Amino acid sequence: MDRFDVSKAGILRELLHDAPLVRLAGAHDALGAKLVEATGFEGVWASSFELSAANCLPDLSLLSMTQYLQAAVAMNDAVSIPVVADCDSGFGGPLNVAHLVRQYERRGVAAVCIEDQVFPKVNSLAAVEHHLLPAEEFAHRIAVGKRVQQTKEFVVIARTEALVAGESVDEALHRARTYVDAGADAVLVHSNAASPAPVLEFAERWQSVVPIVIVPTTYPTLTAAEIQRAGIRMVIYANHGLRAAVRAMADALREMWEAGTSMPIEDRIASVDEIFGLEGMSSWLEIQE
Ligand code: SPV
Ligand code: MG
Repeated sequence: MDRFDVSKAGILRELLHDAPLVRLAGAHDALGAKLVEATGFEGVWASSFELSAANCLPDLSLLSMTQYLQAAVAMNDAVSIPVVADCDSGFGGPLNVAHLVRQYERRGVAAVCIEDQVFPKVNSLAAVEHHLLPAEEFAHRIAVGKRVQQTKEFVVIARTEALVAGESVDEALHRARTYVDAGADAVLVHSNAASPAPVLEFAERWQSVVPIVIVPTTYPTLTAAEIQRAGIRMVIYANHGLRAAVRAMADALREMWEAGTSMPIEDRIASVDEIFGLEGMSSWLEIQE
């Protein structure tokens, strides 16, 4: 295995335990990951919401593991910061989890995140009923994943959807503790509530050194400073890059269509040189000189 890539998992592990707060932003391709890195984020979230949307599909376990893996590898190859791969509910049963852990780890992805929804999962932000696996069944998957990883650095994040499924903070805590007992390296407690109250209560009652991760999409008023003060170690801004891009693309295309020229948008779209810079055009041309 490539030393450089092994160290990315090591970097993530170190950040999770030593940094005041680890901030990740979502992406679905290499260019998006590059922008996340260039902004200063400590890691990239390879988001199922974003990848599905980029394929113009809803986030309903429709894409295959191979598609997720390929996207995560492209992102990972483009950046020097760790990539945390959103692996939905693990693409099947315990053996699928074993398979995904082996595949992602081998390719240098720093971490995978697996959630306790049943397969096929439904995106957590969709206003429908969400169904959970029994905690013990999901814990077994985490244990299996941890058993097959090859390096001690690789990170497995267990994500509980208890709050998303309408369960109590007690149940979320019970599930998170069960997953930690099974070997999870961090716990993502997801919530689609408009208030940060449930995840803050969770954090307050979490008596463990195992890091907590949150995704504050539906409670965006919570600031990084407040998250840090609550003892939460990682925050994922999961889909804002894609949402910003969609709005900007739609607006630019419409204005150009209406004006019959690109002039009205020229001063606010990226220049071709900016794209060349992100791609590393000049360093590629130097190779053949
Ligand atoms: C994602 O970005 O795919 C996530 C977060 O898993 S959420 O969309 O809130 O489920
Ligand atoms: Mg997802």
